[in-house]
Amino acid sequence: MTAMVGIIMGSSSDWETMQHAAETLGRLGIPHEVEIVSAHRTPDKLFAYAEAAEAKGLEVIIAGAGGAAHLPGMTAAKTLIPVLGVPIQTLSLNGLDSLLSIVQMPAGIPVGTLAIGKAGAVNAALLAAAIIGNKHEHYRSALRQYRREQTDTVLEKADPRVK
Ligand code: RP5
Repeated sequence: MTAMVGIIMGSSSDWETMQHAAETLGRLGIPHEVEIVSAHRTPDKLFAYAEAAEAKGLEVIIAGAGGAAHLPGMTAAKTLIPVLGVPIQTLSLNGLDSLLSIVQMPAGIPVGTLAIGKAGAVNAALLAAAIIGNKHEHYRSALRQYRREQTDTVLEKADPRVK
């Protein structure tokens, strides 16, 4: 099935975090693709990927990057489809570098920035589902079911001492 969400990341080292976006999309049944695209190591590939995204059917791009994390912003600059940025938790500055690099886009080119690390990766997938759900009721239902199950799990495990 044609991918509706493209997950890209600057390095294979980002996969540990970004796999959670892929897993969450998988749980919702949303077709997606995964690819390493680096803004500074493979800039031409980044331009080609972003320029081709809309025509090949992608509706959202989730971009994860760490450090001087310009991948989400540069991707957003080359496409009109929504770009969601996931700041990778770095060793040197704990991901604050990634967060500020992604979130502080100058006016004109927006990137929807999520939390640092795993929470951001999961939430990027859920936000992508919400965006896609505006047009495709099937995926809105999948998101509704996800929320229901999440609520039930919390209600069923109300005593934190019980595993
Ligand atoms: C960024 O540099 C990547 O997104 C990654 O988070 C960071 C470090 O990359 P590696 O040196 O691990 O390849 O471009």
